[in-house]
Amino acid sequence: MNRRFGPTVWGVIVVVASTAAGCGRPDAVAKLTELQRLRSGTLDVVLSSPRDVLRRNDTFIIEFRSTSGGSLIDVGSVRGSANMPMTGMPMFGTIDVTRTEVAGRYAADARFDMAGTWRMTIQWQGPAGQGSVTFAGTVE
Ligand SMILES: [Cu+2]
Repeated sequence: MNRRFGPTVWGVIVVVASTAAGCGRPDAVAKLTELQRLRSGTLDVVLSSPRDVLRRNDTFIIEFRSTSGGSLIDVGSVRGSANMPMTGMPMFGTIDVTRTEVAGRYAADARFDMAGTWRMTIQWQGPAGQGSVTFAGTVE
């Protein structure tokens, strides 16, 4: 009996472990690659990821840093949007941005329905003012 149920138990443990890894907090990832850096006034908006390129379903980090010194700046609430201009009808992606426990560092959950170049916009609004950056991001 034990032998028969053994593999099932191990299967459950492996699933739980891989789920936990998949949901790992992006701000806890040790090594990040900077994919974009955009300047807006006295802010640098830095997009980084544990991978070298954005994927169609991806989680990445958006940081707001002072252009003088590089310290993280809390910009308040942040929203993201993405679209791909196409003949006929544009496609829309989603970039859901949430705060992390580190002020000035945000986690983005993105979904793009196809690979290619997406026009992405990050907007912020808070006590220190509002702004936005738009850039072309490659999605594989
Ligand atoms: Cu498209």
